[in-house]
Amino acid sequence: MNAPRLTDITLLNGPAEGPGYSPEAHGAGIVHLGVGAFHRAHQAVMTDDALARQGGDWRIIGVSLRSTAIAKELNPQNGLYTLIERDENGTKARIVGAVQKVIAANPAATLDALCDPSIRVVTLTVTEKGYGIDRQARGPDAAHPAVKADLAQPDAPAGVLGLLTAAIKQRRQAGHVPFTVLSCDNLPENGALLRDGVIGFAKLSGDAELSDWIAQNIAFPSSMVDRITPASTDETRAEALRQTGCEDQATVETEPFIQWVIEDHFPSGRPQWEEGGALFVSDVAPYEKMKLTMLNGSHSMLAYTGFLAGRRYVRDVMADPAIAQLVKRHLKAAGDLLQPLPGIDVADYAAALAQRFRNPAIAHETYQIAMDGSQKLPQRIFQPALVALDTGSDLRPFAFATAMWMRFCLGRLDDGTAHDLRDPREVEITAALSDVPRSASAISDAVHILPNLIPQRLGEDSDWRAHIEQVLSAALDQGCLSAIQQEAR
Ligand code: CS2
Repeated sequence: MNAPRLTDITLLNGPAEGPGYSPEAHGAGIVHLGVGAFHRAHQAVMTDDALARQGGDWRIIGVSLRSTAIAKELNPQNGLYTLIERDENGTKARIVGAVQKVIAANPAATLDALCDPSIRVVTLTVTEKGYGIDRQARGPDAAHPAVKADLAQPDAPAGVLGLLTAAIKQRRQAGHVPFTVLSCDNLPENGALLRDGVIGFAKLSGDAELSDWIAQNIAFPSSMVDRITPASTDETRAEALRQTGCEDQATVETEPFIQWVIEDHFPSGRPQWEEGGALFVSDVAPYEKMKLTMLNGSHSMLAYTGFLAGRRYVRDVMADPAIAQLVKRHLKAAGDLLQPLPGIDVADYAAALAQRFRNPAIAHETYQIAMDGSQKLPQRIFQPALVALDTGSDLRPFAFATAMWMRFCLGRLDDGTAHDLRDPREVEITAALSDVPRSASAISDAVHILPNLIPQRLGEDSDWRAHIEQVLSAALDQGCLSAIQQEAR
């Protein structure tokens, strides 16, 4: 007999725990933009804990800005899905009831949801490239397709900045309470950055008065989020079936670890996310810096290195003694650059990260982490490299990571197998590298002159350039495996 679809918790027939509350008894108070696997393994779970223990009308209306797949997965299940947590000690599953419904690829319905007076918080995980913000100019990137389209038609927006600005405007006109906007992407000072983007968008669209009003009245707290969550696979769905006795097309698998550090500035209220373990602080920046440069920085380094070495999953990369050694080196170098953070021992944090990367039960693809390098490396690798430069600290680990990313950008493994870069700047990067001679200096020069990418001060540093060229030429002449071995010696 076919298993029933997970549409109701009364159908559960397996070890998975149900939500400790009746989801339909609670209204929605949050719109979340970017309802992918990470959101379902992170913010939705802490919201589920808050609903179970403190109640309130805080369910989530999930929005997928472009893809319709997740609506087909979640809506027939009334928003229910199985969260699978696993590591070497075993597997645990629970049903999350926090998501009320999903709106997919429907800008008009998204704007309506954002304008509903019951919505008090808008959370976002749209990835680094999704915002349409020029991070150096700290304002809207007028060349970003969604920003361009929304500036031409600010009353019918479809992108992040356009939707938020239009919703804020309509709510203000209707006299509704302003919502708080909470970015949950891996960007430094994500709240302040998004604030600059929205304020700048209102101004660029010709409404300077609205722009000033947003600056005065809308809160954009920053937050640091952490939970390693790979894309779901058939294996994830098979595990969900074992755990629930139901077919679940929206299940996600993740590690047991979860962390959310949030700047506590929610004038219109918020769920009691503390119930799920969230930490509320007055300044998120030091936590963000630690996580971005240690976890995400070493993740990117091991992703390029591992992918080029033919390792599919992070756990396989960590089983390679040479790369594991380089991960340890990278974590130490990044950790040494941080200001002390009360209550946190950086060496312990580094050891815990390496342990999490080794998690044998999680199949996290190096190729998944390798995507969008142009959007990730600035805060993960170049920012700490600049600090290392300024303090006379070791630049080498950051230069090694950069060289491996450049090697990845050539789009071919040592055996000639081609891969896509999967980067919003792929066309530009590939074009810049297509005619250059296959020499380390020519490749490094071509990447260094790309605008808004590697900071000029780094590019002007002879040690930085020499390290990169040395690693790259070893990779080109002797192969990536040999370059990695030499580096780890
Ligand atoms: C990863 C992150 O894909 C990536 O770039 O580095 O998604 C990482 O798994 C999360 O930030 C962990 O919290």
